[in-house]
Amino acid sequence: MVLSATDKSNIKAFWGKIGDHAGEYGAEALERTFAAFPTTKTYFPHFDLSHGSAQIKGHGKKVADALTNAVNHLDDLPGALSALSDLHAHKLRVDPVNFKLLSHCLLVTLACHHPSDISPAVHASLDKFLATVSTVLTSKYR
Ligand code: HEG
Repeated sequence: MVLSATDKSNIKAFWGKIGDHAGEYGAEALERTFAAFPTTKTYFPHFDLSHGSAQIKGHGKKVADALTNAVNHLDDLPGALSALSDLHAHKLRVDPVNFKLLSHCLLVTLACHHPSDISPAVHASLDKFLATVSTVLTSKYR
């Protein structure tokens, strides 16, 4: 999947509107993922998954910061996400199907908080962005 110049500008403009809420949205997206797709919880047996737990908040911030870093490196996502890609493929071994589930919940979360900023075109660009990040993070599995 290739991000067009329009996708890149849509993604950057949208991310700019999130401001310092990224961590909070990351945590909400995680909570939605665990609630809507309970099998995803199997990767976090060591976490307290109750509503508002410190671990969900902390991990949500890490995921959001990684996405912010990706937004800042849209021209070199494989380079920007290389270490994370190694981690997910070789150590965590997260089944790629889970990335679609988390991406869906990230998109729902963003749309809930910024309904007027998610035009169909921006929706499509963000979906492509999350799919591209997911492809990079699962690219070293084989
Ligand atoms: Mg992953 C760790 C980002 C999808 C399960 N994930 C991490 C970390 C980041 C991250 C930044 C911390 C790395 C570190 O400590 O060095 N994850 C990230 C992104 C995405 C993603 C950006 C996709 C958009 N992760 C993902 C999915 C699962 C998963 C789909 C499983 C359902 N991640 C996972 C686990 C850990 C991380 C189990 C280790 C958590 C811990 O023990 O602290």
